[in-house]
Amino acid sequence: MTREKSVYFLGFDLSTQQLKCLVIDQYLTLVHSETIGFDKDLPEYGTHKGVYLKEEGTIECPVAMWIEAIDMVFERLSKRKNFSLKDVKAMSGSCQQHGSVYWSSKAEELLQNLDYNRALKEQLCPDAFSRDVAPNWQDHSTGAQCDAFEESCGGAEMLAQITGSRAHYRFTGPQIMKIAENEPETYAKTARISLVSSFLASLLAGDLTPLEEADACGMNLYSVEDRDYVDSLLCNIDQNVDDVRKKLGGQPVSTDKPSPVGKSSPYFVKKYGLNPECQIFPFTGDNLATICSLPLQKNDVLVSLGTSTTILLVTDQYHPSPNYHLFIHPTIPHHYMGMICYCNGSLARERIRDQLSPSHDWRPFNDAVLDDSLGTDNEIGCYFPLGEIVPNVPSNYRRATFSRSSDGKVELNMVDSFKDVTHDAKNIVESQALSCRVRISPLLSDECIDPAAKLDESRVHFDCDFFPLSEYNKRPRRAFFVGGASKNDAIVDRFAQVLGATQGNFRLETPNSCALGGCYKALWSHLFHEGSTSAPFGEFLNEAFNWKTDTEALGDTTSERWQYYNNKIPALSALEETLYK
Ligand code: ADP
Ligand code: XUL
Repeated sequence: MTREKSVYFLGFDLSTQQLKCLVIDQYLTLVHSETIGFDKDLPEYGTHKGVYLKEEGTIECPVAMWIEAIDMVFERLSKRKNFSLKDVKAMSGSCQQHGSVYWSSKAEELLQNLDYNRALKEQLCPDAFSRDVAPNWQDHSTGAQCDAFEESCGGAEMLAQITGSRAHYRFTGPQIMKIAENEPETYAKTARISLVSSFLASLLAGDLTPLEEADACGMNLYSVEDRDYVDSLLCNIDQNVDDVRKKLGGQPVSTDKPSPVGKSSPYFVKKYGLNPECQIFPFTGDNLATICSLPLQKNDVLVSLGTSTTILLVTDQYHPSPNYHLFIHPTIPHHYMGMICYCNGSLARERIRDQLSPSHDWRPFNDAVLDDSLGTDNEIGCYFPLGEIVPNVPSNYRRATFSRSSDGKVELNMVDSFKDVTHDAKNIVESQALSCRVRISPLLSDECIDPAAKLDESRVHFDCDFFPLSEYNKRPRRAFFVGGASKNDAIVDRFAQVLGATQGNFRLETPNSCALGGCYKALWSHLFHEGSTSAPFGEFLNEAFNWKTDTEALGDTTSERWQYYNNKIPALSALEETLYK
């Protein structure tokens, strides 16, 4: 097969601690990766892990540092011999979510008239900005503003219903409200507010670009169903809602169809040799870019077993909850990305591992997890050494044995401990996975209902849901496992059995997922925009993805194994109830 001349696509990732840029070719082959570590490469800013920790929970990042990092990354990219920036067709990327950058009224003119003989920072800082720091997603200084947001629309559940999330400290709406309240002069001098994603796209385009719609869902300001800002929420920032809309740059750019927000700024063309026709497609948030790094389609689930457990899934069901997040999908029209974050993941498992093996060996833990002869069928446990988000309860441990009567009622018998710690090993993994299953189910389409499952109309309560047990008879299509604990066969095996994916379980390494998602978004958007593909993003990536080299297929679940866990769902519901008391 003769290969066409290589062309390239850049994917950026502006995260908390670094700016990364990946280069791929049209075959999705990784050609180069460049990283600027903020603390290491730009020590003069004095950041600690990329941020400034200030009083009362305020956490911010210096915008000038990000700007210098952009020049640095292009300086390095322009020196590479294995590809030329002239052959880059398009770029996109991913940025830390929720952060906001405050531009002055001079920004537009300064961005449009950059002199390539001078550094970006020298020309933009401080004049292009009304504020030299951007709030970081780890900031937790906006408690009062979060209360105001929830009160302004009738509570947490209502805010989640409208915007896809309840109020969170880090979300941009409460952050802007805090700045409008505490720094009224700064707010008044602000002509435009970007998310970190639209800030980076603006630098590269040499113009102020609009916000991207999927990332805009991380603000507590945007209605996911109406696809517009909500005036009653904007009012929390300023009564003059037209001015707030103007500051936000008007309507965010729609995710329905890929269209460029600009071409590479003459600054980067003249200084580093970027192609003047290189298109810039909207940048998005890092979690949203992560789902673009994998061929995830409707009803597929990504299970990240890191320090904490995070579930990302693709759905067409808008079923919001105050305990998780729904965002508009960045590349698949009429779909959403669900994001469920648990605090108690690996660390809670490690505590039990260490009771079984003081030398921190996972083997005794794993043997217990896989031992179906232990006799744990009527046991259920919740293991929350840290306060938990889902369910939203303080730190606690609860263990119980249970029985279920013929009318579906669960009888719990609380116990202080099980027969021995091997039971805890098995029960913690099962109940963590089961918790994921019951939160995922309402987000799956009806086509996921297992035809062999029993119809059981007895009702169970989880978070704000009070569904018949049959609601939990849905099985995801495919499950992808990533993160530190995904290396553990026993843990992954049990998660796979409990979740019950019908079309395969896969393990992957994802060291560059956010930047890679940016590369794939740039590649597909370019081809789609040029008319070279009409395939929707999910199908395109499914086809182009290097399945053999990039994934490891894991064993499938049987319907019997999956159904075995149905019996434990009402018991988990009853046990969680006890945590609220
Ligand atoms: P982070 O979430 O901080 O990015 P990782 O994805 O690397 O980190 O996950 C770290 C966690 O992975 C650790 O807390 C550790 O308990 C867990 N982990 C690593 N290897 C194993 C293993 N073989 N079995 C179970 N857990 C593991
Ligand atoms: C998501 C969130 C973090 C940041 C990390 O809501 O706050 O994952 O996006 O960069």
